[in-house]
Amino acid sequence: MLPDLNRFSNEPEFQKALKEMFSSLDKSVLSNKVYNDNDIFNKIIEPDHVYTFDVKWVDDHGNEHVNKGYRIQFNNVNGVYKGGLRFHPSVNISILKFLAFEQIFKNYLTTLPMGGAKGGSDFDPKGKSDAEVIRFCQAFMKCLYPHIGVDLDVPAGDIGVGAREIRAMYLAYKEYSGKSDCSLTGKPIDLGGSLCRTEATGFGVTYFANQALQTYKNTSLKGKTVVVSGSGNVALYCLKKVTELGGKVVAMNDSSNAIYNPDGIEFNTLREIKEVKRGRIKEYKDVYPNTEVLNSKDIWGIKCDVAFPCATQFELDENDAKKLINNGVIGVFEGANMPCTLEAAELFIKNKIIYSPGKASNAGGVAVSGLEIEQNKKGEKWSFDDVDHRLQGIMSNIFNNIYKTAKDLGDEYNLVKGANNYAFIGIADKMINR
Ligand code: NDP
Ligand code: 2IT
Repeated sequence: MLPDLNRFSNEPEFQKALKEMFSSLDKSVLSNKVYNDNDIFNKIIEPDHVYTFDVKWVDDHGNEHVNKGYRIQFNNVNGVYKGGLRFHPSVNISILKFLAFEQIFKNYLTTLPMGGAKGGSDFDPKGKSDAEVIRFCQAFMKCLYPHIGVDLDVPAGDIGVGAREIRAMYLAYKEYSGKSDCSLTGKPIDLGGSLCRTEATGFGVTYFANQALQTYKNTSLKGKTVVVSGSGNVALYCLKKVTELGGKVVAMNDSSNAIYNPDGIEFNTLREIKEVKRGRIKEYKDVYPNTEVLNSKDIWGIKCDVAFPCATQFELDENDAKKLINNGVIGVFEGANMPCTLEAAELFIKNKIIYSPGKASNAGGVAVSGLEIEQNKKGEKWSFDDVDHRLQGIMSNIFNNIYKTAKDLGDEYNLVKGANNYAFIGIADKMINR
């Protein structure tokens, strides 16, 4: 029997993720006797462990603060629990359950042995000094370290968690646990990180888009006008790869503003502002005065051929989708996790816009995390080109698998169906075998 999703009305983000999954499953899956006899539909939506803890940390003035910390280990039937840590004031159980649930299927799509997990805190790194962030990370890891490790659970970064935070957390893990195993990925290179992990999610979604454009429309990103939302890790490296492949990114945003520049946005300048100086996107205009500064949400009104939503969940709604479609968009590829609302996604599919769900097109990040674990276990260090080459292979394989599934189900433009049916069957079969 299918679960009653109404009981998740107090967890709206998780409820939406469940709705997306169950409404896209084929009749043959929903009526599968073995799945029903084994109550798979109800078992698959229950996380194995939900850890919550109070993280006490001290600011630069000596005042103590408390934030909530979480780790949700959802399902390890496909391998060790794996998924990022998010530090953002909006973080709560519903958002983390949604992200951890998505991660189960995303990780299966990579073909690497990783289960689904997610964690984080409502701590806001914005406006904090480096020393405050580092003290918070140490306090967070003091609570988390007993629950993680290379054979159990391997967190990584996500919104608000980048190289600075992973360095601090990994050093704290070593100190508290006395171990130096691969308990975190996305590590700085000097601490055992993989080359190309920083670039992986943004590069991966771009490779995926290029292949999809080729398959559906016999075209590529070359010469296309592109919009990328966000300006964090995923968005920046999407900008870099789109530009390398001959596309022109004319607009990007952060949570305060969007910028539009018809000449194309220059990667090194934006990276310096956002990644190095942790500044605001509107500062781009100081370097390129012909840049227009708009409201953050105005980004979807800008005419483009291809859009990459790479900021956060539900940032692109039905009205935004209409604007993109009216402006002639041909492809929308999710770099973030569920950035399009269910209504927006439906509209794209109905209008035969190539639309890829994040769990497929943003899997490059966790895939290279998987490669980082492999390198650490074998004591190897692979070159940038080697990792990048493997990443391209993994993204191509994901596209081929979900495209074929969508086609077999008679719905070629529905990559949501393709991804969800392919990955659900994979995970459900493993649960049965267990
Ligand atoms: P970052 O923290 O590096 O960047 C997040 C970006 O999104 C920033 O530009 C931020 O703006 C913007 N943003 C965040 N919240 C909001 C909001 N509520 N409204 C508008 N803009 C917002 O995170 P990542 O780039 O790592 O993550 C982006 C997305 O990609 C997330 O959905 C994440 O789950 C997903 N993802 C990340 C992977 C990774 O490897 N990092 C892998 C797969 C998916 P501002 O600077 O103003 O805060
Ligand atoms: O959403 C994601 O896939 C990530 N934040 C990356 C997770 C990981 O373990 O690398």
